[in-house]
Formats: sequence, structure tokens, C-alpha cells
Amino acid sequence: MTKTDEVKRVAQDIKLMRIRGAGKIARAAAEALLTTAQQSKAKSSLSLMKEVETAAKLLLDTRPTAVSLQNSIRRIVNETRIANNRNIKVEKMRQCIVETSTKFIQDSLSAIERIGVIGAGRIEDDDLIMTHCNSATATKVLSTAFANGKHFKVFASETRPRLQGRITAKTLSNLGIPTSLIVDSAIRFFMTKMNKVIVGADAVASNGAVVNKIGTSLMALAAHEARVPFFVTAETYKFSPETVLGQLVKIEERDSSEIILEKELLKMPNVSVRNPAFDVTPPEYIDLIITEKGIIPPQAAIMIIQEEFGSITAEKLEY
Ligand code: RUB
Repeated sequence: MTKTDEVKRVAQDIKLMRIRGAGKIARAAAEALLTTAQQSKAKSSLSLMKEVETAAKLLLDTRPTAVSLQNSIRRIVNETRIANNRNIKVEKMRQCIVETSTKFIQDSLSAIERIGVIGAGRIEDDDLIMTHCNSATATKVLSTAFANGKHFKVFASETRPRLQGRITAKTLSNLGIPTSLIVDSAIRFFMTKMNKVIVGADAVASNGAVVNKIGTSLMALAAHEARVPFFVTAETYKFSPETVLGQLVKIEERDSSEIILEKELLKMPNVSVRNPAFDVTPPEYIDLIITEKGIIPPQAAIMIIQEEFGSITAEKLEY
């Protein structure tokens, strides 16, 4: 397989959700850029940079809401450009891309571990905890707490239309964590019994709003009404620098076939399907965001962005 085929395959896997979950998507993109550099036959650093930029473009177009994907690609492309400006030889640039990608992947995996440890401290014996969709970081908090000997039960919402909640339920079940699988419309019914909610994030905006799987904001609303603490787990590379400049996180809308078969839809000529994959939970409904750098109130999101990206300018975010 050529390197272009490999990048196309990864892009397709992300688009079709064979690779899914914001962290995994970002690591897969970093891995694809690493492979691009390793397999490149470019004779100059300029042509290697161009190859990386072409691959980056292909990967970026796959899932617009995952800010983790944009941030991982930006980090690697920016380092490549800096290397190019230093007029270094192609071999040195290749090494730089491999090192930056590898570091991103390692940092991402250790961030999840760290969030697991920090978040587990917030779980108490006999807790009833609700979660939505399938988040590696939220699951890590639960598995770490369980491994530490905490006894609690999880309510996992099914998460229509792609049913990622079943993946969560299966993972928790395999770990031995007692789990109830519920339909999304039962979220409010059970919420009054819960001690906390823990969900993941695809993006965190500078005002502390969290973008996550469609239905998260309804869960947050139900939690707010029932006075149940609402926790979000998010690695710092999910924080969106663009939102500092007033840009909104783009919400991906997916195909109608995820909701209804095309032949069924054809029988309803006046019906169109809307299928947004994510929604926005306002900071007022979020108690804490658990990052690898510690726990913050949503209002402190801007500080994380400043720490990660420095002062934000439009040029800096170009790639
Ligand atoms: C997955 C989803 C997850 C976040 C965080 O959506 O919304 O909650 O991506 O996941 P999809 P993680 O299934 O459409 O990718 O903590 O694993 O990064």
C-alpha cells in the first residue's frame, strides 16, 4: 500500500466511524502523518512538507467537530513548517515529523491515564453514575475508580443513532462494573437517582461550553434540574483556540441512513431527516471539567487555551 492509500484509508475509517472517539481520531491522524513521513520518497524538505500538508488536508476534512483532530494535525504541520523555515535537510525533517507525531500520541495516552487517576478521586462508594455515548476518557475514570476498589453502578444511555452506549456498557461489563443500559428517552426518568454524570468531550470552547455527542446537552439539562453534578473529561488538546476569536465549533451533520433506511424514507415524501452528531452544553450546566492538568470549572477553559496555545492570532491558527 502506498502512503497516499494509507492516509486515504485512515481518512475513510475516521469518516465511516471505524475509528471513532475524539482522542482515537486525533492519534490515528498523527499516526497517518508519521507513516507519510516515514514512507515518503521526497528528495527535498520542501516536497516532504508539501506531502504532509496534502495528507493533513485529507484527514482534516473527515470529522469537523473533533477539535482534537485539528489540534493534533496543527501541532505536526506547524513543527514541519518551522523545520522547513530553518532550511534543514529532508532526513532531519522526517525525523522531526516522526518525533512530533510520536510525542503527540504518547502525550494523548498519558493524558487519558492521568484523567483516569484524577477523576477516580471524585467517585465514591455506592455512587450511581450516568454516562453518554462512548468516551475513552470517561470510561478510564470509571475503570480506574473500580480498580481502586470503589463500588458503584453505571447507567449508560444507548446513544441513538449509532448506539455507542452499547460499546460503553460492554466495556464496563467486561471489567465487572455493574451497568444498566437505558434508552436515551429514559435519561430524565433515572436522573433523580444519580449521584453524578460523567461524559467525554469532542471540543471545549473558550467560554467553557462543551461539544459532545448529540444528547449530551439534554442529559446536562436533566442533571441540572435534578441537581446532579455534571462532570466532563477532556484532554487539553480538545480545547478550541479558534473559539477565542469568536469562531464556533462546527457541528457535524451525518447521513439520514443512520436514522432510517432510504427505502422507508422514500415512502414519506414530505419528510426530511436531520442528523446532527453533536450538541453544545453551555457552561452553566457543567460543574467541572477534568483535564490531565487538573480539575477546572468550565469558566477557566480560557486559561487552559492560553497555556496551551499562548496568545491567539488568526495567522497562528492557519495551517
Ligand atoms: C464520540 C463522542 C465522545 C467524545 C470523547 O462520538 O462523542 O464522547 O469523542 O471521546 P463519535 P474520547 O462516536 O461520533 O466519534 O474520550 O474517547 O476522546
